[in-house]
Amino acid sequence: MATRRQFIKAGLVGGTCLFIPAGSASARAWPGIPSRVLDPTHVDKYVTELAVPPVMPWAERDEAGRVDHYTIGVRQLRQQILPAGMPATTVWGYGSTRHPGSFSYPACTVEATFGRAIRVTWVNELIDRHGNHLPHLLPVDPTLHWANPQGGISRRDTRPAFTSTPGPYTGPVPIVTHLHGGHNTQESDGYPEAWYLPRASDIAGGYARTGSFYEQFRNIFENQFDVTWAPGTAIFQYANQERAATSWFHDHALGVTRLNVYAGLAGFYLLRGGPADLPDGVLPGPAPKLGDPPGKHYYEIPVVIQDRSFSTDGSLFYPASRASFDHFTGPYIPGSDISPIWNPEFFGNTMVTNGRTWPALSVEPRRYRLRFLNGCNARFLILKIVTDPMAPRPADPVLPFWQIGSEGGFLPAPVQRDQLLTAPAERADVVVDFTSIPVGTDLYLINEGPDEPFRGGRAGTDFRPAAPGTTGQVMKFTVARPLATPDRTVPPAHLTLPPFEPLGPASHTRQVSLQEQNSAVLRGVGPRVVMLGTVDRHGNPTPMGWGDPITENPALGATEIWEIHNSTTDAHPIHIHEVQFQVVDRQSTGHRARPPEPGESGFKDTVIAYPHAITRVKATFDRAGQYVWHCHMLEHEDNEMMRPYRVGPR
Ligand SMILES: [Cu+2]
Repeated sequence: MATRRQFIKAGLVGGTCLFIPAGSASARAWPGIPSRVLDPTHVDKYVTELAVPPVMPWAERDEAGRVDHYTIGVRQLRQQILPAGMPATTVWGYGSTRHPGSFSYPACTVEATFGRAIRVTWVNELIDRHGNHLPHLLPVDPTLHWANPQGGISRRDTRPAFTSTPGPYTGPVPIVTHLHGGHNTQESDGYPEAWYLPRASDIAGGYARTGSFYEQFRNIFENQFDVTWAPGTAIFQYANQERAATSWFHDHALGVTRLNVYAGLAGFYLLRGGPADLPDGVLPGPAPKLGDPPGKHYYEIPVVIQDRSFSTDGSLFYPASRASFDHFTGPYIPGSDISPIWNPEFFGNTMVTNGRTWPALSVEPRRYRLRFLNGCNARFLILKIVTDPMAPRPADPVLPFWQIGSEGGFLPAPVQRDQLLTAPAERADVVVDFTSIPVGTDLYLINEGPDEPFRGGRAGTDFRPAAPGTTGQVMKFTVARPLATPDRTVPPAHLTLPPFEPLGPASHTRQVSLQEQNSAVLRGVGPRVVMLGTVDRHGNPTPMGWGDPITENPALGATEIWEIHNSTTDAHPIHIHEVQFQVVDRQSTGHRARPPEPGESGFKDTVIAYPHAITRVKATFDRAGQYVWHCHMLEHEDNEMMRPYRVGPR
């Protein structure tokens, strides 16, 4: 049985590429991919204006305590993601429970201010109007090591055993929200086993309503802040003492993160102010504020790019069978060790930006600050600005990105880049200067990353770029009107960014590893799981799963170098919670170490670990407690490519 990757290779070698993006028109003959998948070439491009997420309304402000309180629910809603005239899509979105109109995908942006804490009551409202639970919108594979609520208290957060191959789980859905990029205490981090079900009236008695860590974290939080976590909720507090940065919040429940995020659970969290920000007026603005009139023009815009597939009825499409990935039709668990539904990676056939397919943005001939987030499950993006969206790849860029920030805030200095490589969860804060572009000009943001896992290298030389007619396009900029007001922002080449203090020397170097595991019982079927692990004294990787004992245990306050040894054939975006690290270097097998790439000069929380290479990052672990580090390809994260780690004593 050849894996999909072997199909790709065979196709390229044979001169006829067999690879077809899942869900494309010609994929209809594939087992497991129903004919009802919407052909992305039937979706008109650039007919919808880019949505700019409004600001999330707060619930209460405590001026004396310098704490802003939010109550943010998760609800199911219908939203027009495809162009008007096509069907609406049922998604999940966050919103302020006191402002029903605020629920959306992606979420409204949480605007945070340095030194002013935010306390969020996160409410699982995945219930229908009768108070019964809503099943997942997408097929949940119950054979992973996952939250497993129906296992009850004794078997929650395990990989359950089955006597026959199960169908998808249709019970109440666990959620827990992680602030990605935040620097907070363990009970507020959104630990994958701190999930909770909605407070639904039809949950059977044997179900666990919360994950293994929920109660412990609830007790810590309630004692510290003298508040109560009501059933179906968790209260997290964000201190906002970090450097000003582009963070985001998204779901992180064990083994269903790929589905909860794909369903829509993601939003921006922008921290401003403090010593690591710039004064107003230096960079392009304004960004959205509470109470803005409709139609206001923004010169600072967060942009989340995600690949999705749709069914012809407008619903989100996500594979319901392993066969969608590699034609493997069974036997599945328990007849083998291959999960029946989980796909090792998923690539959508349609590009969605800020919740709309292929939108357009009317701009003035001035500078814009765009905060890019790769919000895809598995897709690496290589972004360029070009004049012809169908230009042969690799296309010639016509306008550079001036990158000023990454995950941990501003870089030491701006970097001019012709293209932006971003892995899932990476952020790139950039200035794009349309000043010299004549009114009436159309420019296009294209994607030259591959329609398959990224392995490094160059588009057109080392891999086939995304299909130019579909996933190879992202959005359009039209210089549509003259300047409304003069642009007094500082040209990016002349920008002085806030002071940057690098981390001190490391006291410890730790070796960790990434590996893929094929079936142990079926020849040539794989991957079965993707794993992290350690490295033994002979340099061999030792795979470790989510359930194995903690092996990464930095002392409180220690600065460590983590050497990430990737023995797989793919690049993986590795995210370490709770810290912002610096990239030290990378070293391919048999080569000298090479310095960080452009755009990696600042603090980051997610780094690309290239295949057959060691990626070194340095971090200071200054918050005690239990957190996680993991691959941010969400299909990997959900099936063992995540490990708990602990700072300080156990
Ligand atoms: Cu991975």
